[in-house]
Order: sequence, then structure tokens, then C-alpha cells
Amino acid sequence: MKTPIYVAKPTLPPLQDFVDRLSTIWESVILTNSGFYANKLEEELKKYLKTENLSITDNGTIAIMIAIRALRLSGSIITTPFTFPATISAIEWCGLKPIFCDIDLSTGNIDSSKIEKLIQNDTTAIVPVHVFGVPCDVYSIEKIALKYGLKVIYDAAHTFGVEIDGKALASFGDISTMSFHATKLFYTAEGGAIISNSKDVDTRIKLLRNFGINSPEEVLMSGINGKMSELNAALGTLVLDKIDIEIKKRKDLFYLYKERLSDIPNIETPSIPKNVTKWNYQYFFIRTCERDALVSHLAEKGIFARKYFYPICSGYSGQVTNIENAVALSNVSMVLPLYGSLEENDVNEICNIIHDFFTKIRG
Ligand code: T4K
Repeated sequence: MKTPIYVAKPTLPPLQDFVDRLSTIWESVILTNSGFYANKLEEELKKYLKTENLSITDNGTIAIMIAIRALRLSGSIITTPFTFPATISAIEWCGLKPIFCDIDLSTGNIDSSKIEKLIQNDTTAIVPVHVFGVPCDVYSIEKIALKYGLKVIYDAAHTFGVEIDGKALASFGDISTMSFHATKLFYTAEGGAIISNSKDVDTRIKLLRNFGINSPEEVLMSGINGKMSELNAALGTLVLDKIDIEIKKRKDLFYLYKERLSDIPNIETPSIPKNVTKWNYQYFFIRTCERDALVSHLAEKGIFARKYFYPICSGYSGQVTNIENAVALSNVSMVLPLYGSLEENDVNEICNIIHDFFTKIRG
């Protein structure tokens, strides 16, 4: 086993393929602002993700901020504290107040049965996160949103290509946002996307990501710079070409991990929910009460698993009550290395180290 092994590693396309695309960019001298590769990537992603309205952005955090602006949200937003800090930062950077709803321990996602009683007079939206690719309870969330006139933005940073009941997960809610960071299954180094279920909202998103500029003569609103560069988009087109191969490799390693760790009673391995009809195998997430010691032990052996998500996101925003499940999960949840270029042998070695660790602590 070659160490260090990190939690994530982008499977890079052949360098020459990228150089070939760079040559085209060099010839055109168009480096950004809806160039050839940005448009190509947008069209290819629409097909792959089965959506009509998709806008690529320069990262997944800006994608959430633009989504908030596109839906003209104000006041407070009900969200989950068990997420990457970006979800909460985006809400706060838009000047809105996050209200933290506890999670369902079985999924790690927002507990839809606890949303209603948190709705306040100024609440305008719900921002759930499909944590580690596990879909939220989208049907219940839809009912609540309809009943109270709330908008729904799913932070779908972990659910590239996931489908439930034969439908794209991103087709639920008003908007889904994605991250194409280098550590993600589908990546453009830095990047993201916003998928919406309305042509009008998509038009507004496209204006917002380009300073609100409609034409050289017309600025329609106060926007921001949320555009993806041609270099990132060109990389993305190459990564997308091989995405199904990457998913297949991860799938095999995912089940190898599951099989090898199944006989350790101290570890809970991931289960794919029954209504998931397409899964992306982005993360191998486990739960164990020995999380902190295990992460340190693996690090001593050169394996850098991560305590996703720790610390809990509500901490720096002040709220610590009524989120007991989220706090509990944040103390036991971790992610093991998983990516296409990881070898079967590496996974076996990582599992051997985990077995030895638990044998020792059991005495
Ligand atoms: N919402 C959710 C639910 C998210 O999870 C995220 C991002 C966002 C929103 C925001 O999306 P972006 O604005 O980031 O597009 C990483 C990623 O930086 C972050 O994108 C991701 N979630 C989060 C779950 O993981 P860190 O701080 O753990 O990353 P880092 O740099 O420690 O990388 C982890 C390992 O990956 C490294 O030890 C080595 C490897 N790596 C990393 C990079 C950057 C590579 O092999 N190559 C690389 O280029 O946050």
C-alpha cells in the first residue's frame, strides 16, 4: 500500500487530453464568460443529470448564495447543522438567519417531522442537505413547503447523478445546488451548478451569476461573479466523459469495504435507501463510537480519513439546543478513503488496520 492515502483523490484525465483542450482555448483566446467549453459542459450536464435548467458556477458555495438570491429569500431559513460549513455560510452571507432543525439519525438528514414547529413568521425557505448522497425525505418536505408557502433549496453537493423512484433527485424542490470541487465525484477543480425547475428561475440565475448584466447596455439587477472559467469547464468535459467508469470503480470498492467491515460490531457501514434507483458511491461513510481514536490510528499509518461533519455547524452560529441527534452523529461519523484510483489492495489494507484497531481495544 502506497501511503499517504487521503479521503479523496481526483481521478485525472490523461494530461495530453487536457493539453489538447487547452490548445483550443489558447487559439480562441476566450478564457471565461460563457465560452465554448462552459456551454458544452452545461449542455452535457443537462443530458447526464436529466434536467432542462442548469447553470454552472465557480463553486458550490456561490451556487447556494445565487440560489437564495434567485428565489428572493429573506428572513430565516430552516436548515441542518450536520453539513459542511458552506451551507450555513452561504445563508448567513446572504444576510439570512439559519434556524437549525435536528436530523433523523437513521439518514443523517434533516428530520422532516421536526420542521413545522420551527417555522417562524419570517421563514421563507428550507435548505436541506442530502448528506453523503442519502436522499432527504423529499416527499414530506414538499408537503410542508406547499402548506406554508416555503421555497426549498437542496444542497445536493453529494448527490451528483443520484435518482430516486426513477427520477433525478435534483428534480425535487425549487432548486438543487452542486459542488464540483476537486474532492467530489464529478469535479472541475473548483466549480458547481444550480439546477432549477423553472425556466424563469434559471434565467434569473444566469443573470445573477454574471453581475446582473443582460447586455452591454443593460444591468437588470445586483449580481455577483459566479461564472466558471473555460479551463475548469474544459477539465469538466473530460471528467464527465469517464464518470460512469469512476462510479463503477467506486461501487466495487464500496462493497468491498462493506463486506470487509461487516463483522465489526462497533462499526455501522452505509446502507443505500430502498427508493434509490441510481447511487453515485461518492463517499464511504461509517459510524463508530471510537471515531476519534480510529481517525488518529489510521493517520499514524498514513491513511487520512476525515471526521465529516465535525464540528457541528450550529456551533459558531450560537444554537446548541434541540439538535441532540446532530451533535451525537457529529461525534461518531467519519468518511474513509474512496476514489476510482484506489486499489482493492489498499481497501483490504485499510480494513486490516481497522480490524487490528478494534481487536486491540476489545483486549
Ligand atoms: N455543501 C456541502 C454539503 C459540501 O460538502 C460542500 C463542500 C459545499 C456545500 C461547498 O462546495 P464548494 O464551495 O467547496 O464547491 C472538502 C472540500 O473542500 C469541500 O468542497 C467539500 N464540501 C468537503 C466535504 O470536503 P476539506 O476541507 O475536507 O478538503 P481538503 O482540502 O482537506 O481535501 C480533502 C483531501 O482530498 C485532502 O486531504 C487531499 C485530497 N485532495 C484535495 C484537493 C483540494 C486532492 O487529492 N486534491 C485536491 O485538489 O473540504
